[in-house]
Amino acid sequence: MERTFLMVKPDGVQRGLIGEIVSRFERKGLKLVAAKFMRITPEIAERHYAEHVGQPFYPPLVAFVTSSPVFAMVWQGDNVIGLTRAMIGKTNALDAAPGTIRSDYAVHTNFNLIHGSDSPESAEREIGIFFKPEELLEYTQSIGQWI
Ligand code: IDP
Repeated sequence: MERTFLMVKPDGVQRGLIGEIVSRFERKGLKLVAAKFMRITPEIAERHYAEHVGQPFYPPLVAFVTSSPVFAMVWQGDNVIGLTRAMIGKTNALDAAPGTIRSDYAVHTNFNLIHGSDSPESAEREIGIFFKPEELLEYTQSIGQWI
């Protein structure tokens, strides 16, 4: 059973797409185990996007993610990392497949609505940045046997 870190970025929150995005993962049959509506500090942004330090888009990216609230989440399920990356779509909305979140709602790469972990190692690291272990809830999803 895998876990992943997903985050509706400031553009998704401002555009009123939290519900639409969360609803896609719920309908897929994935399990929400943590969620937090929060403002990212520069320190959190720098930790989260550490791999992009030095890229030309890094300073505007940090300014953007700290500019307005985000909706941070942890989801769980078999192959949840690959499944949610597929549902999110490619980084550039032009390359994102039709039916993905970024293809359906995003226009520009720097306003691509949502972040999703890309590997088990990233997921563990990112969950640890945003959530304390006790904030990840354990519960039985009664429809789990049908998914
Ligand atoms: P991902 O979000 O699809 O995993 P990453 O390569 O991890 O993409 O990049 C993180 C974020 O940095 C992207 O979602 C996007 O917001 C921003 N970004 C990446 N590449 C560019 C770029 O070339 N121009 C502007 N923003 C970029």
